[in-house]
Amino acid sequence: MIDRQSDLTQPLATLNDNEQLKARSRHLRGDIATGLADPLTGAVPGDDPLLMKFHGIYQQDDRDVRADRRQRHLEPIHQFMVRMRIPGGVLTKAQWWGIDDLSRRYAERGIRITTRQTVQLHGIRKRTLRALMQGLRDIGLDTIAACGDDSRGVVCGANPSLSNAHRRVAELARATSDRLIPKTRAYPEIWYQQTPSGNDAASEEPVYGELYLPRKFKVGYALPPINDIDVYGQDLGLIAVVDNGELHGFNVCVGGGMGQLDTREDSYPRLAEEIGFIDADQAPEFAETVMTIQRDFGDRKDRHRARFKYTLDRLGLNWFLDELARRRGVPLEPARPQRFQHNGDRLGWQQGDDGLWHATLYVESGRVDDALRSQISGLLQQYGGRLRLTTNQNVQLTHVEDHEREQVQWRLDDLGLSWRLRPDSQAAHTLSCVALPTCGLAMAEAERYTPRLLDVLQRLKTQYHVADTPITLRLTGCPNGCARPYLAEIALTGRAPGLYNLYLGGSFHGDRLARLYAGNVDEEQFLGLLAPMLEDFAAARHSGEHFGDFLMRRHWLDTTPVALTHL
Ligand code: SRM
Ligand code: SF4
Repeated sequence: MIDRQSDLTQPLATLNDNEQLKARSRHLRGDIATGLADPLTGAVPGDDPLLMKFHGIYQQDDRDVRADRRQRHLEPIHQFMVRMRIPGGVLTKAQWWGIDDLSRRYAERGIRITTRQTVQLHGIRKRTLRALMQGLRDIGLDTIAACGDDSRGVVCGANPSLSNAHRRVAELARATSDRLIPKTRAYPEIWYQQTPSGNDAASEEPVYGELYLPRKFKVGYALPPINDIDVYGQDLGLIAVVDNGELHGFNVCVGGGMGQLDTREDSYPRLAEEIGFIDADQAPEFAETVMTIQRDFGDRKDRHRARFKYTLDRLGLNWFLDELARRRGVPLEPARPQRFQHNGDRLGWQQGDDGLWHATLYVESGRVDDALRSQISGLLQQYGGRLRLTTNQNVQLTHVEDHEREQVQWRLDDLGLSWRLRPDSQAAHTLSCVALPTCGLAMAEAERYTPRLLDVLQRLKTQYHVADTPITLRLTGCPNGCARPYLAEIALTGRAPGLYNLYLGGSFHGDRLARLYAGNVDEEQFLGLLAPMLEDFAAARHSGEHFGDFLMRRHWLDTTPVALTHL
């Protein structure tokens, strides 16, 4: 029997602890302001760090020294990660310079571009947190809803400056983000120290209400043929249907998500399903309708089953389509034909239909070190362009005039940055999450292991003469899937220091889930498992065939290897 009753109509006492916390938080205020003022600890005490996530802030500690500090009976080195909300990843030059300056002043671990095309600053101390937030405000940025049980930063694929259709999609992504953003005054009150307005608290969140969503909700816009945002990994994906350069609307897909827990068999990654077509102008309102269905029917008792993908599986797609039609007043039109050809970014130079040039530069794991930070800032001073971040953790220098392009290219050469336009094909198709030492959930290295992983994998590929064949590779420090591993052709997800689960067989377009092939394998073991597959790939692949498709066609993934017994 399907439980069609919304959790929102259940007594609060029966809902999980996070729901109770939200309910008593007075729209996300909690006691954050008091915790910030406490000079005796570097942390914000109690449950307030959970509320701070809705403000885009994570309380973390330096895990490299955690055990040592514990042994010496010292408080962990508490620090904060601040994630900005940058819809579509578009920044002005002044905003980049501002981020550069603020990161130097307040973020001990510098700038990190994320897989949802925004910036995280790590290593911020409590005493400077408010100054940083006000510094961001001064450059026109904020961090509201970059984390928490709300609509996260809306991502938008492909460079918005390439054509009118691209520009229109980017505008709709921004409009969607603006529409879905929480409206609570808690944010300016706590971070900008604005006086409380005294308005009726009940009207503060007309869409979210006091309980917000049961869990995070992710919306993304993609423009075929590039599935750079991994649209099938979004709670709600909107796939642009463009004909003769004109945007007609979007095919919509629902229920994607990557996260899973090793301890819960009823948790799993899921591909979003395409359910129909909507006109372009309807997109922001449509996103709100889907989000509010999840708000009303998502599981608020079991937080591990609270994502939208589980709501759909629990209540059924037909139920969802009926509810959607009821709320919209009209059923969906049938989805229109569209085709993705690859995911990842198109690195290098591209010209838009207005003649302007755009250079996409590879940034390994999105980590912008001191040198790269200064180089990007310097480059932006020398020409009239702007900057954009991609969902593959890369950077785009956009809006370069035709007459400036040669100079910019010389400057890239001078600075030793040209290789970033054309990195080796494996690096260009690799993503890794942050993991250690800041991520509290990491079980193994990811970002810090990436240079070595690229090196050993590239050596193996060279041995079998497939070094130039791009294979999507994703590395994460735990099963949560922040680098969207379950959509890759090869993925490693951390289980323990030096040990990973090996997933194989995702598609190059990001529309098929990879399968678990081996559990708890170390570097030698996973390279050993990959070697015969790459050898076979070199010998028996069809022209243009990708590794993931090849593994499926040759039935490499039909059997369970011995290593799985260690799980
Ligand atoms: Fe993520 C939690 C980093 C994209 C699924 N993610 C975390 C936290 C905040 C750890 C925590 O809860 O304490 C990580 C902070 C690490 C650090 O020190 O910075 C973290 N996630 C990231 C980023 C920075 C990875 C990166 O290297 O770029 C990405 C930031 C995106 C952004 O700008 O908003 C990031 N996370 C993703 C994605 C990819 C995407 O959205 O396209 C996913 C998979 C898609 C999905 O949501 O299903 C993802 N992150 C998770 C999950 C699993 C959620 C679930 O449904 O089970 C968690 C854990 C959780 O929420 O409980 C998580
Ligand atoms: Fe942390 Fe796991 Fe996400 Fe990596 S995948 S950033 S280890 S939560």
